[in-house]
Amino acid sequence: GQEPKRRIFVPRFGDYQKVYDAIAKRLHEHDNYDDGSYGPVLLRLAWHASGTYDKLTNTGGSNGATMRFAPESDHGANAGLKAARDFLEPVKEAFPWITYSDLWILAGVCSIQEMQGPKIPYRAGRSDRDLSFCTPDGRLPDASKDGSHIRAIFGRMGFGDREMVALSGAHALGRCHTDRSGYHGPWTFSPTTLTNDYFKLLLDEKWAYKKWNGPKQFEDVKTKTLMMLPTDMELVKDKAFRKYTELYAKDNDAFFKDFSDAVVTLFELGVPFEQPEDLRYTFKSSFD
Ligand code: DDH
Repeated sequence: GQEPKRRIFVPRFGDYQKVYDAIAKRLHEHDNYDDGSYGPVLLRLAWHASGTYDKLTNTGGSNGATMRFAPESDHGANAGLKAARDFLEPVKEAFPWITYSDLWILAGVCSIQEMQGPKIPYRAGRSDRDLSFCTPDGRLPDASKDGSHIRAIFGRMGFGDREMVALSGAHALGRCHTDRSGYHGPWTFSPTTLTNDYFKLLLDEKWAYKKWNGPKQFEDVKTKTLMMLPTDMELVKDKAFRKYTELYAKDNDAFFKDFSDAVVTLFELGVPFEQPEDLRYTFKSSFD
């Protein structure tokens, strides 16, 4: 009677790179979605999974992937993110050993890098948790509010002004959808490429209230094709925020560095990692 040999599969860097490559391949194959990429909505999924973190109670964050379940999936801020979760389902089937929570964050990393953004070093080790870990509604930012709200929401996660402005540069990507948030339009002319254009446009364009029946938002006076949310406009109105908006508008390298650092922090909030910080994985992009 010999015991059958059992092997536990311990995924390593190369295994995560294979998952990265599978997401990147799907991203480039499905270029008929929205402005030509699932990248922005995948990044938004990773951000909304992470941005529920509360440092005081150490609850929320990307560990758990609780947005799979109601009530969190039905929170107003998460409208439309089912498209991102569904997009990743075939990847989960091909690599069943990865948790949804690690997969969603890896997809965020992949999206940033495949949309020509900076490298985002990654750690694995999140576990999926049940619906009892869903966070209460209201932890994500409300676009109709002002600077004190931005500071309250991001301060609760542990961020300072500089990181808040750097993270907001993600709005170079994607668009608002009237059937999701109620707002309408993209922030930049290249919504599937990460650049510092969001900051340049905030400072250089003339912005006026859009005349429509929808929620209060801004449009550029010149072309009336771009938009800004009330919270976006705070980054030029508020002096302390504006300092960083000006820095990032002038210096794309400074933006990329601060954005990468802040996103790494965001994606790791509240996760009890075993993988040490100095051994994060940096994935090869499809165009490296
Ligand atoms: Fe955002 N965001 N976001 N955002 N966001 C929306 C879309 C996208 C706010 C509100 C909205 C971040 C910060 C804020 C992305 C990434 C990030 C939409 C439109 C609203 C509204 C949703 C829709 O209708 O589909 C507010 C308010 C804030 C704030 O800081 C106060 C941050 C920090 C990130 C990040 O990734 C680090 C991306 C990408 C999108 C585009 C999604 C898409 O489908 O396209």
